[in-house]
Amino acid sequence: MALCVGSALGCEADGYGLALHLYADAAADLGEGSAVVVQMKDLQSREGGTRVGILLEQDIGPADPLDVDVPLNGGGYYHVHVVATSPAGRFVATRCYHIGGEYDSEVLLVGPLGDDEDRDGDSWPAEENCRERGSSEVGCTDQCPTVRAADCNEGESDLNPGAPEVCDDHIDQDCNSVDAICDGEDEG
Ligand SMILES: [Ca+2]
Ligand SMILES: [Ca+2]
Repeated sequence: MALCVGSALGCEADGYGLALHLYADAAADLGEGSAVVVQMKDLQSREGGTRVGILLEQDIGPADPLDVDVPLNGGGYYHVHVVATSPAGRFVATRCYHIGGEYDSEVLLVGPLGDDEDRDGDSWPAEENCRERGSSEVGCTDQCPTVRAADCNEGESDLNPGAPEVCDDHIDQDCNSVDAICDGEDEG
């Protein structure tokens, strides 16, 4: 899975792709030197854990997005978690996309996460926190089901909706309420 930052790189999706436009709200401080990590998982094929890091050479602001293009080989149901780390703290966004072509999405990075919102420090908040630009209300386009957006275990940083599931170990790593069966399906 390739990933292109900005539109000047000539990176084109072959019919399928996700164009993320990452914004910060007015109170955020996401300037040069901040780092952004995009984690993306195809929930249908269960291929996952793709992580791409970007070191910012620009500011992200309320009107100045970071544009990230992810060309895809095909459609699917994709789970995307974005973490931006700056001196002011960590800002996050989680979205779920049904992609059947080229998909464009404006995403607000919410933060900085307080210790009460992410006690285990894994950048997955304990509660759904998606928001639209300019709004303080929880709720957004392409919002994930709560099990995909909120941390199910704030005492273990290895357990969250983005964690790789390990089969037959009696632990639900990826927060879908079940332990995967080896050679079987991780339903949910
Ligand atoms: Ca957490
Ligand atoms: Ca497990």
